[in-house]
Amino acid sequence: MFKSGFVTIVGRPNVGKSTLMNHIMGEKLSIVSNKPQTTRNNIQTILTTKDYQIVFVDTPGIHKPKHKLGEYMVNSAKESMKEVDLVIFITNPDEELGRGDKFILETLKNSKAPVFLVLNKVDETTKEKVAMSLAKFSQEFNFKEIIPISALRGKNVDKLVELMVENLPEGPQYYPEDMITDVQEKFVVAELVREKALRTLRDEVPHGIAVDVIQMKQKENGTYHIEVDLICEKDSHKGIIIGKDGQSLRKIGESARYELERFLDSKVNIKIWVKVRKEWRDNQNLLKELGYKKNK
Ligand SMILES: Nc1nc2c(ncn2[C@@H]2O[C@H](COP(=O)(O)OP(=O)(O)OP(=O)(O)O)[C@@H](O)[C@H]2O)c(=O)[nH]1
Ligand SMILES: [Mg+2]
Repeated sequence: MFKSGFVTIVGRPNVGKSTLMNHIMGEKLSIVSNKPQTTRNNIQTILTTKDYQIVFVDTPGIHKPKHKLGEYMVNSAKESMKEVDLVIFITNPDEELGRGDKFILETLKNSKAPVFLVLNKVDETTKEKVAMSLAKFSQEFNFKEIIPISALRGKNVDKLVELMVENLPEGPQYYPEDMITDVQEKFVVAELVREKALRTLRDEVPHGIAVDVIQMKQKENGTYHIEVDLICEKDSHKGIIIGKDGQSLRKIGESARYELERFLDSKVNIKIWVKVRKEWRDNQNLLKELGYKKNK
């Protein structure tokens, strides 16, 4: 019996949703950083074996939105819970059950699909805290399974996938077996550059960044020529992004090139243009242009 289904991964920002999906896929398809609100779109990846096909949906962290981009992100995450076969709710073990998680638990009550609770980052906490979290959460919701894991170290992740498969219905292979994601190459390129900006910059600057790929060409010798606009919200941010003697921008460019060469398996030349688009996160037209469109 072949099993298949859609599995969405939801939770607060920064709990490790993208790390988990990447670990299961064995490939970095969704960017990761230690800053909250890294993921901005729903990203589908597809894991196919001879026995099953799981379509994962990595979603933006659910938070209280402060601008239109935030609203788009939270809506994307909520939408993902409709018409899926399984919901993976990730959180990190702590004694307290905070407001963010309480809000998500409320949303989950409308879910028709079974919900797993995944307590992630057990590598940086104690058994006692895991046990306490487990007790608190199970009072609030009837979870189909509760699994403590470390997405970073891969601890218990195989077990989690096994339980997912057990809970999936018999079904068809939705996608060809060699398809691993629904996102375009250009999207991954933009995201990888944004990841390097997120990792290089501090404070409020990285949250106001968007990346637009304006050119991507492969020469006959195989080298890619990539040009991107790195969009920020303020003139002062532009200065910070470029940095003293262009140091910061150079660092972003170099780390992006390194990772893009691995992703594209070719040599890469990259040019980054820093542009200011005031308040783009609240500008519906700019959001659309930058690919933050309403979900299908
Ligand atoms: N110690 C530890 N760190 C982890 C683990 N999983 C993820 N992280 C770290 O937590 C941070 C956030 O990880 P992400 O995967 O980007 O989290 P996310 O839930 O996708 O975050 P958003 O996209 O912002 O909602 C990164 O610095 C990861 O390296 C884990 O199991 N253990
Ligand atoms: Mg993420």
